[in-house]
Amino acid sequence: MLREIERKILNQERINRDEALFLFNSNDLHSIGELAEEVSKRINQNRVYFIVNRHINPTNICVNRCRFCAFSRSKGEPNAYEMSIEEIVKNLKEAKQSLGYLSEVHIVSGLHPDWQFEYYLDIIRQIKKEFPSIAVKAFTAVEIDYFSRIAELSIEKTLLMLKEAGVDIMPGGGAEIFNSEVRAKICPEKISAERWLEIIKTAHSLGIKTNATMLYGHVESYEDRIDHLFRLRQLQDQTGGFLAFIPLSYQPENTDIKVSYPSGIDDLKTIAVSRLVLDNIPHIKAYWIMLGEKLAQLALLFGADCLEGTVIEERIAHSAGARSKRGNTIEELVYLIKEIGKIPIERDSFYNVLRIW
Ligand code: V47
Repeated sequence: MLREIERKILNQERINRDEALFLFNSNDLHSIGELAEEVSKRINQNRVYFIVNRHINPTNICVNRCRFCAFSRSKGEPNAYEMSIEEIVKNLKEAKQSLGYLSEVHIVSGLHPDWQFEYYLDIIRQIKKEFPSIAVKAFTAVEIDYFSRIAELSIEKTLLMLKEAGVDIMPGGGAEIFNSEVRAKICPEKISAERWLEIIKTAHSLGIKTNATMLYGHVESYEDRIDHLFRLRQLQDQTGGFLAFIPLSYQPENTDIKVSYPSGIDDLKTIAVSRLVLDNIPHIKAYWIMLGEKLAQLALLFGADCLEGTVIEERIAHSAGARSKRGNTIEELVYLIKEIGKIPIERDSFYNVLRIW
């Protein structure tokens, strides 16, 4: 079957579910990687993107206690925290000072039982007021659903208010694995796949670009991963609103799902198959925070074309035992990319080129 898959990829034809399953079951990592690299080069030439950004998680207090999440806390639990807007602004000022400038802030929060939608809007408004040139990538579909319920607004109105406050683009979190039986095991309180896809579709219809993620390496099967990828491919055919896809390698420490970390082979294969299936999503991120710097570098030869960014202070993966640093310098990201013979491209949130390093 590999020959037929190769033929299809080289002729720019789509692979089907059975072929994707064949690739996941194959041990021929070199051939799969080579094909993914072929597609990556067709779309992004020899470029690898990164952004100068900072991640901020305003609170870890969350009414959804997903079983894979080591970051969330219930109100009153030890290590539960809440950030004031002043603290968030201070964090951004410090990041700007240490890096020289900042292109983007990535904001993902817990679903706080007491905070009003207005508080989340104020966070965005204040950031835009203090730092008008920093793009805001904020709030997953899961948070949008929560805001719409606490504020009793439609999804459309909720999104429009966030856009008006200054949200430029949305991150891809909360997708996990779309299969409902897997969701019932790993995140029973979280919105359904159908709701996640509906909210993202609405965002795209309002001109808000988003990313998409897939959390893999816990209790799901290869078939579940394929189902996830094909549902994303189908939505992208309709909207064209996804900028990047980020496979999230499961970090098991301090969580309720005790399995081993995904292997390096599984990480690289998942990146490569994602590149091959999602022929309509322009960018595949090797999220170095979860892969580790060294494997993320290799993933850039297996279909990935983006390293996310400097991040500065990662909390979600590190609560669950991520072995990478919490943040990186521009120089280190540039070094990782140059070492594999590709061109480091510093980008803005929409993948416009800011600087070729
Ligand atoms: O939605 C939670 C995941 C996500 C664990 O869009 C875990 O540019 C692994 O979505 N092991 C948040 N993953 C991170 C995220 C993200 C990161 C970087 C860039 C972008 C982007 C998005 O982290 C959550 C959840 O799926 N997560 N716990 C864990 N133990």
